[in-house]
Amino acid sequence: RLHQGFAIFLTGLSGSGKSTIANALLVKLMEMGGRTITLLDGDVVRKHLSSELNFSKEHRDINIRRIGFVASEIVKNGGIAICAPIAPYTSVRREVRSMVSSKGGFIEVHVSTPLEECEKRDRKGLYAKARAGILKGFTGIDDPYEIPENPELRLDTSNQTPDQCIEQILLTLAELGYI
Ligand code: GGZ
Repeated sequence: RLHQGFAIFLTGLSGSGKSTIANALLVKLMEMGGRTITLLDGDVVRKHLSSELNFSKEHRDINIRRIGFVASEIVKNGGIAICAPIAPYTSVRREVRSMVSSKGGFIEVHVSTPLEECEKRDRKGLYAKARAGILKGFTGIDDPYEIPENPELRLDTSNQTPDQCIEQILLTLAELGYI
């Protein structure tokens, strides 16, 4: 049985919960069976696909285009791609949407956890470094994050669990006929 491929594109601040949601979603979709699922997490892509890139706007845009291209190839071949970069710029998010949508399904999920909460978590200590001026150009501190205007879904992990987030993603995918 052949399925239409689709991509789930999670965008949000560092520490917003993108990776947690992406990993839990991966497990859930794998349990459902029968499909090939590929996770393109921000820091993994940075390590293996974009290691020469920095965090300037130009390089972030290149990074997101690469993720978009890989996702579009996966979707073209009927697979599921879960992408979880910060992706702070609207224009390149729009490029990715059109690149992937021409091959299959696409949903943009804004992980909208407030900066205050992300900074409170500060799991990697990066916000502290950014506030201290040791880390320059950090998203949300001294670098922009353009809020998505029309995402298919907004999820704030400060007031719901990963399981609740995943339920909403699955519902959206089902409503669109992707699963
Ligand atoms: C934002 C940065 C920066 C700067 C290093 N700004 O929480 P993390 O650590 O694991 O996730 C962040 C990751 C962001 O990489 P992305 O490829 O997702 O970003 S983008 O979509 O903008 O290309 C963070 C770490 O890299 N990190 N420096 N200056 N995040």
